[in-house]
Amino acid sequence: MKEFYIENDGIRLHAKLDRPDEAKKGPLCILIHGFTGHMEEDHIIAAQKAMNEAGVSVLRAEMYGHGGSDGAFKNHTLYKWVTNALAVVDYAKSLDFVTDLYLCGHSQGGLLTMLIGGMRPDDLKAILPLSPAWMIPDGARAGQLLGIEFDPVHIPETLISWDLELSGDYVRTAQTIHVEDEIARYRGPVFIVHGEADEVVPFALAQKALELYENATLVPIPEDDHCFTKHPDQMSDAIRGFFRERYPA
Ligand code: FER
Repeated sequence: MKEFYIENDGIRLHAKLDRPDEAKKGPLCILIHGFTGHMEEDHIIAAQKAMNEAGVSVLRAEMYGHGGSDGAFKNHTLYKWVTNALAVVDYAKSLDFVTDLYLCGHSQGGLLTMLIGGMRPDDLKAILPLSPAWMIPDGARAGQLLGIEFDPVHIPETLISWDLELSGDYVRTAQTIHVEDEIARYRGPVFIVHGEADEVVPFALAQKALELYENATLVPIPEDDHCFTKHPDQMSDAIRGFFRERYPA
């Protein structure tokens, strides 16, 4: 494992690279956590290990205001995360051992994965949104986020919920994002994994994404929650299987 920072316009993004075989060229998957998350969460590590076991290198990166990266949580926005993720894609593309590039993210990182898929379709062999929270922009427009309600036309300076403080700019920028446009722009394979009993992002959203994407697969995890705490093995089996099929040993 190599630990370092990826520079993005003066912001340092904390990253870790795990390679199954340092001597060989091969595929790499970027892996991104969710809202309030970080790269050492159980479900992120489980996904990383599954990818490594399938012979895929994994670049875990933490976005603005999260984990060991620069920026305050309060000031993070989806725009900042998009800019960060594009810089991580550029970094990954510059690595000379990388053959094929993939992007995987959980929840808000899954939404990010869907957005970057639409922006970088030529660079990503497939995208893997895990429990993607792609209702956030609609929620921002409707005045419903984090389980609280606010006036979507006169956005408060800060939102306070889940013991967290979040700038109104999070909402202002989220309101301008239209995920369906980016769904339409990505025609490559999309591998969605989602718990059927997700209490944070309804499972129905994964079914809707499955219908909208031209080339998507959905692996439902029965009874499982947002972070796959009931059946982490089923989530990681799905991911390992996806990559083993593409890169038979
Ligand atoms: C919300 C629901 C879910 C929200 C964010 C999330 C900002 C993200 C969850 C995650 O990334 O795990 O209303 O508002």
